[in-house]
Amino acid sequence: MAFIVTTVEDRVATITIDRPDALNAFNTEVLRELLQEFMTIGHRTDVGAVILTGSGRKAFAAGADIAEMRDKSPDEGRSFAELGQMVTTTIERIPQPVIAAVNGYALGGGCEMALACDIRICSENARFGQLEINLGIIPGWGGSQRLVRLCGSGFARELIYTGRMVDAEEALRWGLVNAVYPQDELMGKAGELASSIAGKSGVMIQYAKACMNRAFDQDLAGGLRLEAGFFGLCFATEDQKEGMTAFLEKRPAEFKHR
Ligand code: DAK
Repeated sequence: MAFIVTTVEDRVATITIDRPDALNAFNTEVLRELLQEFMTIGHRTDVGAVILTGSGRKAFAAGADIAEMRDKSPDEGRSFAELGQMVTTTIERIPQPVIAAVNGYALGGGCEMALACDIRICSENARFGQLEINLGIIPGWGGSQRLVRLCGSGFARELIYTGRMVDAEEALRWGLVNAVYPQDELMGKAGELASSIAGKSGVMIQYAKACMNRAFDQDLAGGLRLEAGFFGLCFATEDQKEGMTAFLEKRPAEFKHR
């Protein structure tokens, strides 16, 4: 891979977008590689959590590659949009939780990529924004949908209509990120969070993610039915037996992820 670096250690995969000269902007190749990598990781049973970050100290990702986008035909524009949507949808659908460790700018498509992740944490120098309006376009990789769901309609509308950037503290206030850390601590904190998730039963994490992914797609009664169905499935697993037996035997559970 030319633009993606992946490491796997102790059930935690770290995927780094590695195009620092262009502030990790997404060109077609970056998107193709991200898609391939997330699809591969999604099938790995030895990975329990994923961290997505950007290389360098300035950017998570400054959005879609404006230089590549400018001269696209409508057909090429649609293919590019579909490719980006496939990446965000894949991040959302893989069984493992994905933590965005936002280490600088997360703008336009970069912000949308972070929004598709399960959890976002960031460094103090992080900046978020849906700047598309300044370029004569609107968000195209789910910004108008996921930002509204995550942070509420008023904040999302302000960001999308004005194209202004918000800093880490404001992002924290609106629930766009769960926590803010000094830049040098960010990856360590992301690793701690990922490890704490990867140590749980991978099957249960997958079931919980599947339920929460659907929380906005249906009414409460439908969501509760879905939850009850997955809850029932837990009792077909070794991990449920082990978790409850370990509690009763007053010892830590040793999950086998099955
Ligand atoms: N694309 C391409 N190159 C970029 C880039 C980007 N988004 N952002 C930065 N770069 C490049 C710069 O051109 C520069 O390259 P060189 O000149 O050195 O060759 C290098 O990265 C460093 O950037 P700067 O020199 O500008 O660095 P500064 O620190 O001065 O400024 C900045 C940092 C992040 C404030 C600034 O670079 C900036 O404003 N960048 C653009 C941010 C932006 O507007 N992002 C949103 C992109 S639009 C769609 C779906 C999705 C999308 C569109 C359509 N469909 C469904 C149709 C998504 C759209 C977007 O993401």
